[in-house]
Amino acid sequence: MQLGHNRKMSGAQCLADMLKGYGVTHVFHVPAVLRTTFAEMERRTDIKRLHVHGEKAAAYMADGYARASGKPGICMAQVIGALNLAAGLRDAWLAHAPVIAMTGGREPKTKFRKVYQEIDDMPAFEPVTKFNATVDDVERFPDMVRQAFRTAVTGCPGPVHLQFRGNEGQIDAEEADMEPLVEPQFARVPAFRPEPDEANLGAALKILQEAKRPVIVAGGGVRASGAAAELVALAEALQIPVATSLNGKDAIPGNHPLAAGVVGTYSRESANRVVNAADLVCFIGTESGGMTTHFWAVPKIGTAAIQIDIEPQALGRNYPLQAAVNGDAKATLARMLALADRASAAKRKNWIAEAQTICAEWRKKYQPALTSDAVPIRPERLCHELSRYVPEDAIVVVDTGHAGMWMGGMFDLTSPRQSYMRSAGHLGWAFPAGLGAKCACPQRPVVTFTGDAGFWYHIAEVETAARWNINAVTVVNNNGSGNQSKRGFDRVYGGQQTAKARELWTFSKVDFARIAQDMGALGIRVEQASAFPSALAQALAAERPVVIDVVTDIDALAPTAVV
Ligand SMILES: Cc1ncc(C[n+]2csc(CCOP(=O)(O)OP(=O)(O)O)c2C)c(N)n1
Repeated sequence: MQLGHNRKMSGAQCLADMLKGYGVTHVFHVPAVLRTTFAEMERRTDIKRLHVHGEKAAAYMADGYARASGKPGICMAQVIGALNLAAGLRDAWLAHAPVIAMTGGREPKTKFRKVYQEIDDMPAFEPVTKFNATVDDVERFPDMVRQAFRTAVTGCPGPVHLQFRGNEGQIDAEEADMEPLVEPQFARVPAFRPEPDEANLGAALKILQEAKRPVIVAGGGVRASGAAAELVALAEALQIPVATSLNGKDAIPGNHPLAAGVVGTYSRESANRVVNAADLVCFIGTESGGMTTHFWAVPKIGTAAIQIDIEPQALGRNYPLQAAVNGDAKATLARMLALADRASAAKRKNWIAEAQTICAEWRKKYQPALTSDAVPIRPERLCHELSRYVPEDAIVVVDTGHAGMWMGGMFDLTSPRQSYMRSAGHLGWAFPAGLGAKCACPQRPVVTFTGDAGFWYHIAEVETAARWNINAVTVVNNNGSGNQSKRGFDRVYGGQQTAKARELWTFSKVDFARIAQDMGALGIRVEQASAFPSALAQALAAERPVVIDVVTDIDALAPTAVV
């Protein structure tokens, strides 16, 4: 793109200036890639260059950074680490997080000659990116970097990969006449807020207002759009209960009278019961995928449905719709709120009472576990203490598996200022993602919840956190195992596992607090539930990275989804 302000510069200078121009504050990498760019970053910018212990962790940190800030997270690897980085983009892809991965690539001169460490990495990035491209000529730095940002943040956001020529991306040392122009519009999500079509909107609103027992199912699109306030206002105006996907858990605080909980597989019983008792489901910013609908059993296919989404292809993918609205969640909900007939809410009084009874029944059923003093500690109690004591502006970051089940079902956000980010399925995501979130939002407390199996994956990054003063608090639900797997092995052993079968899902018992301490973080071990609040308070005040090792019950299994 010739804009008339070109000047001779290296690719490295151009890239450093552009990253700065887009507001990038941190890049996460394993050397050696784009070495000249790193030197230029130091000369020309104050971007922090975090040298971490593995490419997958770098991708997860960039992902956490992106989800916490809405700004693209940047991760980098040389050619030999490229597929480790690609593996780390898988969660960002599933969660629609704008991560930009930059790798070294191949030299046309030596391709196919058995160059040390080299294979064709491009195909591996194809299924985990929206845009997967090579930068072969230094003149292309400006337009390709702009296209990377543009693609990552527009429409439904997602990861992008740029492969730079040379195993370490040495193309960055070459010079050309370039302009490091940036487009601030594409520096964060959402780049645009497409307005809904009025006729479609009117049709959807009419159906919603006529329904006697409607429920909203809100997803990650609500958080990407920053539409939580509009969502809650519409639900209040029309008196409609709200369930969320795991990815949309922070669309409504858990203590709101209209909140039914997380619906689907890793869910809260009350949410599944409310959604399955509804006569109309309004999906907003959710793909209505397998996890959110418990493989399309909640709600059952055939339940009347309407849907709002920024991605037209999402509309009606899984549930036949009575009305479909294509638009940004915040813009659409604000417009619905402006047009809402509040008088239509009166007919839903009984329905709201019924939904609230269902929620109260859930609370009563789980009260003993939520308040249990048992030793080893019950995970439900741990979640309950987090509901009570996580600060009101915290970012809560949660791993998958049992961690996702426990926190999805048992933990409540208590303030609209809190954020919730969860692994889209990859065990081990949360700890590095929490560090990335803390880099993006250093003023906000970050509290990460992970199991011990999840924590083991990237435990080396405790040293990174200590070296870079990334003062996130990580709570490890330490039962010395990956005990979510217990049920599955019980099943294949015909109900009763052999003693030897435990080698398939148990670990040695370790004290993560001691390990963390040795790696330069603050470690706190908690063996009694009553000691957790003061441990969390100490951690939040420490201004150091903290690992709270909570010794929990290996026999505690999270409740499975209710249909
Ligand atoms: C990358 C990856 N590999 C494997 C799994 C399957 N998996 C889900 S949960 C789990 C064990 C979880 O253990 P832990 O984090 O300690 O939590 P716990 O079940 O003990 O509460 C495994 C292996 C996964 N989700 N992601």
